[in-house]
Amino acid sequence: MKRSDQRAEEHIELSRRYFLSLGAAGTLGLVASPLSAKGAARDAALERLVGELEYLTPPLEFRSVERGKPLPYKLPLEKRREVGLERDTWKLEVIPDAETPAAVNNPLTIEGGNAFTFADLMELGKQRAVRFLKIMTCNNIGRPLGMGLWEGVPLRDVIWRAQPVRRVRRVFYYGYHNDDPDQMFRSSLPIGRVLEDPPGWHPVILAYKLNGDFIPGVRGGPVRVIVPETYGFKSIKWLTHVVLTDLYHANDTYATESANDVDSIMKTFARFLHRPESVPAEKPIPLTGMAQVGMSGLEKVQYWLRPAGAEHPEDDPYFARAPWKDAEILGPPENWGGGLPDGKLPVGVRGFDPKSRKPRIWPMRYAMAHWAALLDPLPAGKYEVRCRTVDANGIGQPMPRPFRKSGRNAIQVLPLKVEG
Ligand SMILES: Nc1nc2c(c(=O)[nH]1)N[C@H]1C(S)=C(S)[C@@H](COP(=O)(O)O)O[C@H]1N2
Ligand SMILES: [Mo]
Repeated sequence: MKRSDQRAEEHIELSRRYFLSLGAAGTLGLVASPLSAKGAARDAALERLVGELEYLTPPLEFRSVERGKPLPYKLPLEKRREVGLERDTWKLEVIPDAETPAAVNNPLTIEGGNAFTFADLMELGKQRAVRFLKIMTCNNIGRPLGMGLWEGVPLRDVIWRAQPVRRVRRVFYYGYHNDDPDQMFRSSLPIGRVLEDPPGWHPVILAYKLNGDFIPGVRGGPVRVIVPETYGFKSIKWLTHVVLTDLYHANDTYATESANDVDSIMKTFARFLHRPESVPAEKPIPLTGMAQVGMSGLEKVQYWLRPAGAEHPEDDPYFARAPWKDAEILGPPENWGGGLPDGKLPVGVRGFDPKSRKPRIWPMRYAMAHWAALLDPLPAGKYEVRCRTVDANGIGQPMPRPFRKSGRNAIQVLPLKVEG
């Protein structure tokens, strides 16, 4: 058995055991599961909240992290066409970094008349298109910006057209920035990451579709890079240039400007989506949330409630010894939302079985899963409620990587008032 397959099976095994241990009816794929307090009947309020969860984010409802004065997609149409920010005028240059000895035989340039066009991209897409789920998260913001189904072609396919021959150690890339160096937002990757995918990873792509439609300007269209396993700053919008370089280190805008950990792979963490601020006494309390699935996978989502301001031992900053309880990780949805026609995923999404159209592994890395829990009724008073993940290595959030510049993953805490 291939190692990646083996790992996949282990993960499915874990999930199955986990669902069985919950005593829930069925295993994977249950959305409307009996979420109930201590064997009581289904809780209608929680069922309703679970029914309202939408897996994919509509493209215009992502939160944006963007720079540019003016923002490139807000330029007048005439200007957008002129600078290649419309599909029929978009052009990508793939060039060597002249400041290094990177050797590239066939640079793709506008001047040379062989820049890579949107028509070229569509033609390549007929053979090489890939589709995958990827959550967009800014490593400086505590909750994800949006969850997408992205489609594009592997960046390496276009890089090979430029015929790199030697002394290429990294690739850096940037988008339209009003021809003002101060407005440039640049990212970089080791060339090896672009040319080859570790087991189970998706390729780095030149993306042209989001949730089945062409990527709108506000989301980085006509073409943006999507790096599946990293935080948002690697996924450059309004892409115009790919530079092959012999530099041995990252030269991302965020390396110096924001002190980001530019090598960070996404982390696993949980966030609340629904949590009532005040609830009646002696009634079960419905909670829903989402969990981003980072490089170490996701085994559990947990919650913990305590009276507001209660003491906790100082030597346990991440509440590892608190009496956390398991929430239920919800299976893949029937309706994926996000503006997909009928909420159906297209065929050929990586990681999905082509016949059943069900994911082979759930939850999927670098995507997310919803979760839900029903808290036992409480006496009147002020409380605080927390949620956290436990990754597939058994490590509770925010460990093993608690530093915020490699991605914010502090344990979320919210106040909860139970009315008398
Ligand atoms: N050209 C360009 N690409 C960019 C940025 C930018 O400012 N300019 N911001 C980056 C950052 S920091 C993040 S978190 C993501 C956000 O993507 P979104 O706006 O589609 O949610 O885009 C990235 N790509
Ligand atoms: Mo970001």
